Amino acid sequence: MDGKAILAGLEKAVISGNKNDAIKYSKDALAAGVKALDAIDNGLVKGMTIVGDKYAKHEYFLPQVLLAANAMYGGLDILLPHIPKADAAKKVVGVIGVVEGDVHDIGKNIVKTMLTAAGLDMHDFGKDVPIENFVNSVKNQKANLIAMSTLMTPTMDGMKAVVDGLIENGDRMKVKIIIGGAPTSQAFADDIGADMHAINAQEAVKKVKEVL
Ligand code: B12
Repeated sequence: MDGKAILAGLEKAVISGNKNDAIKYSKDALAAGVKALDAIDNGLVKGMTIVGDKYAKHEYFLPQVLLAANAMYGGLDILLPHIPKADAAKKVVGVIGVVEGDVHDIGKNIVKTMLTAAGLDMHDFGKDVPIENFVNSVKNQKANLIAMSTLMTPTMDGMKAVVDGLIENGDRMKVKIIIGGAPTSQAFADDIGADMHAINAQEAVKKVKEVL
């Protein structure tokens, strides 16, 4: 099977919520020499984008989205360990999480893996993370970077609360803050006083490398 067919198989596996196929095509991708990142972006994520569109159009409902997410994770479990790791030039400690009230963690996990592969020492706070965990991360984890994700509009305010909390406890200038997730933007980052926004994991790595 050629690379193109494998990517199409990955995309379809997510759309149809078929975890076994997602695992199978992920293994096929690696065996065929398809790069892990290519398989993620042009296979799994492509499928999830279509699932998102179908959900928005009420063609899909939550159970189908959950199955798609489950299939996506089946593939990611195989592919993420194969993202090549850079040698850590300078030890940068980062914390990453999905802000309070939001449980969408697929994108955050991709960003975490890419930043880890880029040589950062990433601490994963998981999803639905209380504001104070981020605010205290400069003291508790010695973080140089805080990365926050949200996919929902109502939870975006949590990002501002983190920045405000860091200003209040005197740690704001000691840490760089990057945000991401569909409803966020560079304009929103500027607005709340974060340092950067990135639209995807690759851009996140590029921007973080520029500042740290
Ligand atoms: C999968 C999914 C789910 C799954 C999540 C499974 C999981 N473990 O994550 C489940 C079924 C659980 C779910 C639940 C809900 N969902 Co939902 N879900 C989605 C869906 C279809 C896809 C999201 C996804 O995983 N995309 C794939 C990943 C790879 O992309 P990504 O997350 O965008 O990440 C990339 C970038 O954004 C960026 N990025 C992400 N994070 C970060 C962080 C940093 C620091 C940086 C730099 C970059 C970055 O890089 C990533 C990789 O390149 C979206 C629709 C969509 N089009 O996005 C809706 C969507 C996000 N969900 C939505 C909603 C409303 C809900 C629910 C409230 C539904 C309900 N009624 O219960 C609940 C939320 C419960 C809660 N409290 O969180 C809405 C949000 C609307 C809004 N703007 O507020 C959306 C947009 C659907 C819609 N059109 O209405 N959902």
